[in-house]
Amino acid sequence: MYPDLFTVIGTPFSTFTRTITLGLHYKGLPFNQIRALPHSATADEHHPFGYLPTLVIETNGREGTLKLRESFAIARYLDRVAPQPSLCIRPGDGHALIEEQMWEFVSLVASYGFPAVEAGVVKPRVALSDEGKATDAEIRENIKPGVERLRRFLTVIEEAMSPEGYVFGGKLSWADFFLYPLLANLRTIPESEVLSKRMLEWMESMDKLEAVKATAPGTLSVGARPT
Ligand SMILES: N[C@@H](CCC(=O)N[C@@H](CS)C(=O)NCC(=O)O)C(=O)O
Repeated sequence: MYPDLFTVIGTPFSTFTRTITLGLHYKGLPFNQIRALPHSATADEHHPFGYLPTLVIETNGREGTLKLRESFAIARYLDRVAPQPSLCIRPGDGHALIEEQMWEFVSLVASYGFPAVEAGVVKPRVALSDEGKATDAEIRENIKPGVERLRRFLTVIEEAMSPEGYVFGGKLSWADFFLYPLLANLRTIPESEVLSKRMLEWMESMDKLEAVKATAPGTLSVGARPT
């Protein structure tokens, strides 16, 4: 039995927040979402460093109300309280030999993918385009080092994926839900030209998921800006 009420603190624009709402949707867990930007008063009230997301859990009298921060902790919690459908893997799912390879992949994406995709390429490209002063050639020059880091990240991550299907072959997992929000944003800008056939096919299979469709509004992937 899982708690009565979940509230996600975080704007849909936030990629880490989307990872968690993807998981909630996929598992059929109802939740409220309070749109908040990082370091806003609401984010600061819920996360010690003002980051997103926080999951507020109201446990119907058992543990009372608590705030769970940090996406890995929230993902693990959701799998424990709602084990089916599982978002974890087992040996034999795709190329996996041990369960922890999924968390290894997740950590690679969160630690190196977020800076490589968002900070190095997507955010500066969108900011400069929105500003409307620089030409496309100037923007490309500005983010050139970021694009090189992005290429390296994508090469590493693709090597860590099964050759077809989801990250771990036929088994959808948190690995897919951590990677997807980043690449869905990347796909909206010209630098998406670095995405390989394998990555584009993976994204197309992800696009078909109801959880992906339900969490698209408010994201860069549909042209939104942070609110
Ligand atoms: N370690 C955090 C990272 C979350 C994170 O970086 N969230 C972004 C929004 S997608 C954020 O709040 N960034 C604020 C900042 O970089 O100052 C987690 O796993 O939840």
